[in-house]
Amino acid sequence: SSPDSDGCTPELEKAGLLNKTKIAEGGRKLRKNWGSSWVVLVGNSLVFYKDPKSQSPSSWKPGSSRPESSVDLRGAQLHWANELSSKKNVFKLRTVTGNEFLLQSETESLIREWYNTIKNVIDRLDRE
Ligand code: I3P
Repeated sequence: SSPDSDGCTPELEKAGLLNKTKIAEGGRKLRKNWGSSWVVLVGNSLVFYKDPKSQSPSSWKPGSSRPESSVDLRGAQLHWANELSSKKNVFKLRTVTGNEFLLQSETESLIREWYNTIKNVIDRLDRE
């Protein structure tokens, strides 16, 4: 049987390294502090981990390390936001609680995949 035959473990939709900065907390603007994060989209959440650096990304397993933070995608808004940064390939994610993040990759195809995958989750939750 599959490891999730009871259907209780949320599906891991995507994982990878992105550059990230939080730009607002509860609607209050924050100073940018860009850094590399291991980002995991699982169920209704985007979960941020420390960049595993030496560790191979493929060795990541749910529960193997503690998340730094996570974002509930229900009611979130997603927009391309190249005007908000000198970097290219940037989008902004805003949560219902007014937390705002910029996510970025030097690889356009990669950031597009992330944008589309997150957008699909947000749209699915909007329809529920
Ligand atoms: C910021 C830093 C950020 C930059 C930001 C600067 O300076 O250079 O990388 O954002 O630009 O203010 P500091 O390190 O002194 O805080 P981008 O890389 O996204 O352009 P901004 O203020 O125009 O957002």
